[in-house]
Amino acid sequence: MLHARLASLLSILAASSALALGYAWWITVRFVPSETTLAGILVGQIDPTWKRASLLKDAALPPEASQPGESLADHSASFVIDADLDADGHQESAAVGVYETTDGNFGRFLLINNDDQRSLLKLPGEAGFSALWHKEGVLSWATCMECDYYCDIKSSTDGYHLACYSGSD
Ligand SMILES: [Ca+2]
Repeated sequence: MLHARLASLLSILAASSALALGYAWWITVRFVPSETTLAGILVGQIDPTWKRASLLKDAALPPEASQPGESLADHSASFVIDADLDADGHQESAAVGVYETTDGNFGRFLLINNDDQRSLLKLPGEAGFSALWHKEGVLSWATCMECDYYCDIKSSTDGYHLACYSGSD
C-alpha cells in the first residue's frame, strides 16, 4: 500500500516536472501536411513518395510563437529566404515545410527553387518545426531555435548538400 502510494506520488511529481520544464513551442509543435500542390506544383512531382506537404510560412503557429522572445523574428529566423545561394548572380528561394508520404511517414523538408531548377533536402521523422537563417552569405537550417545543432547549406556542381554541426563539435 505504501509502495503504491509512493509510486503514485512519484508519477505525479514526474508529470509536474515535465510540465514545469516548459519546452519551447518549436520543440513540441507538429504540423499537418495538408496540400497536394506547393506553388502550383503537384507534391508528387516534387517528390514521388509524397502524398501531402505544407510550407511552414502558410502554417498556423501556436499562440506562444507571438510572445516576446519566442517569435521567429526575435531569433532572426525565417521560414522563407530569398538569396543567391550558389553565387551565380541569380536569386534562389529557399522555403521549409513538412510532408507526409504515401506510406504514412512524415518529415521536414527544405526546398530551394530557382528559375530552372528545384532542389529538395529532407529530414525524415516528424512533421515538426524548422527554420532558416542567412548570415554572411551562408544559409543555415535548424529544427529548433536557441539550440546548437544546425546545418549549413552548401552549393556544389551536383546540387545542394547539408553540412551539419552541433555545439560539441
Ligand atoms: Ca543563384
